[in-house]
Amino acid sequence: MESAKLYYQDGSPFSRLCRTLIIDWELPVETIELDWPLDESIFKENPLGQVPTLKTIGETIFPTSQITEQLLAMTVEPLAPYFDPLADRQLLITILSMGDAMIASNAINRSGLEQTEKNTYGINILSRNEMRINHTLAWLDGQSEKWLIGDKVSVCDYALACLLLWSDSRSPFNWRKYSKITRIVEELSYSDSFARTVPNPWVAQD
Ligand SMILES: N[C@@H](CCC(=O)N[C@@H](CS)C(=O)NCC(=O)O)C(=O)O
Repeated sequence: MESAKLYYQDGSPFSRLCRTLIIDWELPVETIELDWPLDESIFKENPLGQVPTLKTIGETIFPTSQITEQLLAMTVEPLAPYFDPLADRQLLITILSMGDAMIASNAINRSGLEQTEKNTYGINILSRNEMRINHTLAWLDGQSEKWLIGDKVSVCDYALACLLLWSDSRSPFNWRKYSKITRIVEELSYSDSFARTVPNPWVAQD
């Protein structure tokens, strides 16, 4: 039978989350790397034109939160990282939404965009994203125990680690001022699935 396929891009933290889950949940999913920038043909698979995108028999699944639930449905026994979509969905989607803000700010900065008109929007989007990121991290740090959810490592810990490690390689900021989060992310960074999915250094595009 044809296996499910995950389309991913090397630097993408959302893709890395799915790739680490595929490794640690021992799933029969083929991972297919796409070059950066993504070719327009990705829009045929995913109308948002983004990775990760998961193709299973008869279904194409995105965005990342939905893919994590599909991957969980493919597991045959509970394995770390643990995931209870009903209980954990708000936390996971909040972390992934923080990731959207991180990616958006990085894209604005790397695109060399600068303000050329008077700002009539009422907020500075880069500083608002920075606030979003810092408030989310402080909120997560404040409620975490051994892991973000009690004493069991969860998909939420993996998502957070993928995003913060991505920031080190693409758009550094001082997340290590949050001590509980730092302990969680550093512990995960030494694990086998994280070691096998380390992104290559960023290559500037002309
Ligand atoms: N909210 C999306 C975010 C996915 C995303 O931002 N993917 C980036 C790579 S990290 C991408 O495909 N960018 C290509 C583009 O936007 O053209 C999700 O949860 O899957």
